Amino acid sequence: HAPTRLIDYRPPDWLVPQVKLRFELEAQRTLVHATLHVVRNGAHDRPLRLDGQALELLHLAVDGAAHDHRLADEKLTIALGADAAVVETSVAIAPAANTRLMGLYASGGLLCTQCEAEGFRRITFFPDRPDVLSLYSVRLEADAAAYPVLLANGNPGATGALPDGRHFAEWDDPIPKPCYLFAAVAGDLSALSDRFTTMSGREVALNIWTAAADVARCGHAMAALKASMAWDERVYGREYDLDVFNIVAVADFNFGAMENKGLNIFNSKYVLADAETATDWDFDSIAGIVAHEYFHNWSGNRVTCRDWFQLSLKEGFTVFRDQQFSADQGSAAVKRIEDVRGLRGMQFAEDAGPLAHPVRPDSYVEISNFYTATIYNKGAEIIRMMHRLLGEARFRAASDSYFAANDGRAATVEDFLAAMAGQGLDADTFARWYRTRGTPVVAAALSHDAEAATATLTLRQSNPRAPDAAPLPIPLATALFGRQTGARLGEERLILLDQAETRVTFEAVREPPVLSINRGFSAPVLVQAAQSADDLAFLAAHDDDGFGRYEAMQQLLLNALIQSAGGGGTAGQEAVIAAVRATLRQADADPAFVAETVLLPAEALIGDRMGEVDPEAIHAAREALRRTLSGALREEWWALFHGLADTDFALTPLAKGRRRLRGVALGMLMAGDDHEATAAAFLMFADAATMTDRMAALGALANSRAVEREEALRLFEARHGADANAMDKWYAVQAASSRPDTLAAVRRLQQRADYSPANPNRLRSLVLTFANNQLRFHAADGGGYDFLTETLLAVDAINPQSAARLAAPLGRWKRFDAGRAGLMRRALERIRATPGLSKDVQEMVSNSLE
Ligand code: DPP
Ligand code: ZN
Repeated sequence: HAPTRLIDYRPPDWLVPQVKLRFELEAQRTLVHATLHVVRNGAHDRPLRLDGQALELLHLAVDGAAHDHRLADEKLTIALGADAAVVETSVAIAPAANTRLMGLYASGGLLCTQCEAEGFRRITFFPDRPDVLSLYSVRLEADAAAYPVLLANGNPGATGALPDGRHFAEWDDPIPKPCYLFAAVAGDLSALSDRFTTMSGREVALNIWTAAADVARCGHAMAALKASMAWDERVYGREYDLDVFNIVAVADFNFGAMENKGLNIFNSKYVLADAETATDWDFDSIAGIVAHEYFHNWSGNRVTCRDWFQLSLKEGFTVFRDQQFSADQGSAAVKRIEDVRGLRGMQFAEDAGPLAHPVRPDSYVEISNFYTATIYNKGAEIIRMMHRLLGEARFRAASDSYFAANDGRAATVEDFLAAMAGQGLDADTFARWYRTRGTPVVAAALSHDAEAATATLTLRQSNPRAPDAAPLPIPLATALFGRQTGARLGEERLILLDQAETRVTFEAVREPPVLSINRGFSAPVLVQAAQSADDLAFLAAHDDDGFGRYEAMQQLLLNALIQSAGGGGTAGQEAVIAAVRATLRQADADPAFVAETVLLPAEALIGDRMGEVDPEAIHAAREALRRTLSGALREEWWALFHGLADTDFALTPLAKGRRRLRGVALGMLMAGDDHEATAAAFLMFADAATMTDRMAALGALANSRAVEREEALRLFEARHGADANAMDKWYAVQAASSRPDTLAAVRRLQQRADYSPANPNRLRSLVLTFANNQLRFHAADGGGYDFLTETLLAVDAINPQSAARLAAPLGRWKRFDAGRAGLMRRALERIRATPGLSKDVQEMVSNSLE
């Protein structure tokens, strides 16, 4: 499969200013009648070439008459003499057989679409590229009993009855859009409805559509939608532009959600929530994703992308916007900690491995493989750095001018940078962030001259994945603290490291200083500062940046874990115990922060920071530290466990924080299969007033050998067996277990009647969760690798996009010992040698083997 390359970009030969679509919907066989008004773009004599995949062409006419055409290699080629023409096609497609979940497909009793990135070509023949923007008018026709609700983009038009029990609905979208934002839904749906009045007084009807039984579970998503609409007006001056905003929840969905114009389609996991079935994490994710998709209405839809290399233009910016929104809804410091933990866990690992790519890649084989943590989360960090450098007011002015200059256009990263440059950003050097892969490493060394009362900070940047790349502009928020007084010495400074090396002097440093750097995680880099355990404990106690306190505590824990996993023993752990004890004293004031801060780093993260990943040693070291902290602070953990127990259900940041810290306390108490703790966990599970508590207890029990474990799993299934989203948690908790029989359990779970690899949520819950279980997936005998290989190959025949996601864990092979690395390579080679592989998987596997 030939790669698509950024440097080969050419504007479209033909534009399609207007599209009319008529759907005769049926699950088995749907007919799509398309009328395209095409216009030659520039002076050339190239034919019209339309993309089409898995389409049965029934009829074609140009300007009302039969016309020559050629259909080969998923392209329909039509030579046109005039500069404008009306091209009509009729095709048949098979939604019920569409297991890729791209194009028009069936999910439960629904028919729905997913077009981003290249799914529209599975609906009709079209130039399927984001720089072709059209006005759409759509007519849906379907059986009235099976599909009483018919939705598409834009504003609703005529509806009516048709012969044979069928009916129709027309939709008109007044805003030009690329075809990846097209959407249609048909089904027996009910809505939770509400209204929103925009800042200029426009009345917008809001609907969240789902099965009738689930309408009561849409309230949280609706509240989030209204909050997002108001927030985007207030913070970015962005107003909604249609009469209706519809959201539909579907059970089978490749993404989390999709921002189709005026008709967002959501994975039901990110819509439906109530106290019975959703954890606090679910509630927060729902709000964040509702906001994300809504914000795309401007950053993505009104201003779209010229080509898929610009994907981060909409995704990075929109993630940054949803992160800001969520930070405003609760605790900004805790939100930042969560975002950074996600970035380090996913994006840093990606950037260090064979799948590393720049935020604007140079080439791809299958664009679906590039919906990555790098495009989304590192992309968001780049925007955050611009925001920090420009400050709130100038960033807002730059964003206003970006939207004004590019409204209705398919834009590029350069367009965004130009708007930022208008407010003073050095766009040329900032552009390097978009083309340089790899996580930069910043070495920081601080020296103190007591006599001169100065301190000198030497900063040096390097990038092991791109050693020849030009230096990046790295904004580092930095402060010094006095070791004796514990006070901050002077103001925080924002140092812009834009050379390979910089030296910065601090004046009036009259006592030995301790360095606090990359405060608030001002840049997505790895800082190497060689700080002693004393320095870290000091910062964990004294830093006036919440993120800085968190960071210091985590580094202290990480150092202890790496030392012990590397065979260096447990010397110095008293300092860790003392620092954790001190942090726990702040539990009343900010329990969520304390929970994040004392949570032991994940096994995969410890592995990422070690020369070679030894899964058993890492697990043993982490368990040993957990037992140490459990024993040394037993009373504290019990006091938290009892003191934080709530019986009511509130979604305030404080209530959520209390639940989170209680879960962490329980995890500590459960270290070493203690009977008293096991009994307490079971009681917590049985009495839980919230899903958060129930899952915290079940998660702790899932690792244990106690009889209560099986009983809790059984009770959970009895209670939630009919709820797919809740049962996904039940699958995941078993796949994440550290028990030695986990692989066998996962294989058994795969045989259950309610397991289906065709459902992306279920597949992720069981298989991807297991593949990220470092201890058990990387069993030395290779059993985990065999399991993943078999599953991936089976899924590739159903849904290549899902299958490709399963390849990444094998791509870490270089990080392991020769035995494991050899087995992982063999698994990748076995996949690569399989005939009929999708290009999605082929690309992931060949990149992984490089
Ligand atoms: N639906 C995905 C997202 O919003 C892709 N656009 O990020
Ligand atoms: Zn997005």
